[in-house]
Amino acid sequence: MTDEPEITKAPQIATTRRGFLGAGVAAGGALLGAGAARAAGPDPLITEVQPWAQGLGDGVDASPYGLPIRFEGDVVRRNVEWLTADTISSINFTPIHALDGTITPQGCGFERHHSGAIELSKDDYRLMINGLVDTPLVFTYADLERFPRETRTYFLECAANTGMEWAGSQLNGAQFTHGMIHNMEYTGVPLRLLLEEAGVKTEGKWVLAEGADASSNGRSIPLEKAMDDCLVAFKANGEALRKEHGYPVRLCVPGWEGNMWVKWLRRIEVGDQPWEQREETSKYTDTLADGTSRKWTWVMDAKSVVTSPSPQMPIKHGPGPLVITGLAWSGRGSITRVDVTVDGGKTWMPARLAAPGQDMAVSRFYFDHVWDGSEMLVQSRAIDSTGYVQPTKTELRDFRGLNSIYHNNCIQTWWVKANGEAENVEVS
Ligand SMILES: Nc1nc2c(c(=O)[nH]1)N[C@H]1C(S)=C(S)[C@@H](COP(=O)(O)O)O[C@H]1N2
Ligand SMILES: [Mo]
Repeated sequence: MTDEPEITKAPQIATTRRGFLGAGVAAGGALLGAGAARAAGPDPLITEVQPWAQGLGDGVDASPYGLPIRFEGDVVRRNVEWLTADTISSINFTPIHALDGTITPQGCGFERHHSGAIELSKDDYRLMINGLVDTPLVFTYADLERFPRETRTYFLECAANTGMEWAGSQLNGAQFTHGMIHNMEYTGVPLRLLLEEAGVKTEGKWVLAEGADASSNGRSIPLEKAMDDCLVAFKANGEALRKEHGYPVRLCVPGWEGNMWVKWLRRIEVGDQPWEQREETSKYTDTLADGTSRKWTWVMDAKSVVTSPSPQMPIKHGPGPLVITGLAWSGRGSITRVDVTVDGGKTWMPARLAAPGQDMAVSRFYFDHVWDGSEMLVQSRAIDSTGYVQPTKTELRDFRGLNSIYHNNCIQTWWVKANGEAENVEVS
């Protein structure tokens, strides 16, 4: 594999009292968050009987399958119209700015299709394994359900995520700059078990994963990865995959670029060399500073972004307690630390991870800040279990130049103004 910039030493950070005790206690000993409540006083919302208490609510049959309440109607995937010629071979973005925790609901997880989201039933579903195997096999959906299965949480990030930001800051919102990612709990059969059932011949070194849609989205995957942790998944977040995410079966390739996670998976061919298909040659290669192209940047390097405050999530409450939060992930392991700065990288302070990092899954971080009401340059910086530190934009450009699109994992800056509004800016 080719090298990414060598930034492997975890930087030392300012260990101010507030920084270290960020989990709860501020410098003065007061609880962070104190001052966020209002003094008790007359309030018609409390003293008057409200409409919702004067009648009855919906019965249990009103929505056999629930949707978000109408007040949350803004928390939806969004498309950037000028990015693609139509909505069929296109992409939309996860509303990461408005979510919390780590699991992305399927209903708002970004979609990327090359020939549209197809409708394929379980009954019509077939998965073939052929090529350099002892016995070519075909599995129905019901067959897959009889293999031992696993449940694991993984992120899927499109290699193009943040790609529009290479040359300068462009899109005003974490949803658009970083929303080509989702993080779901998948249930499925390890690909290894299916390959073992067919019996891989000793010459077999690669697999081709192919989808049932018109684009087929064929990708070559080294046999080593296929036998390691790839999952032939049929459930996400406990329920059937949504059509747009590959119903009834998709491939999970943990930590690797989203393009390899073939949806509507129909065929796995075992071969002795890569197939060099469109998606792995003309697409998803990286143009480097010297003009040459690097192919096969499979692993998604450590990355993070502050989701709030951000352009779509301005601060509306004025100075005082402020929760700064965001997401961090690494395709090479787990997130071990996230640092946050409010002064454009002059002083970094450790954020609090909501839970210990999990391999190749998204971590949520919180930084409990007391905002003095002046403008901030807010950034986050992820560090993973290999010791890799998320690079600045300048560090990444030194190595990759200005002509890349894919695999942009640089540190993101939000300029938060005194009025609480935020803008996408570049701090070089
Ligand atoms: N069969 C098929 N698989 C596919 C694609 C596709 O168009 N067809 N798009 C790929 C790309 S580029 C990405 S980023 C992910 C997106 O998965 P999602 O739509 O579930 O977010 O699916 C990948 N798998
Ligand atoms: Mo993608």
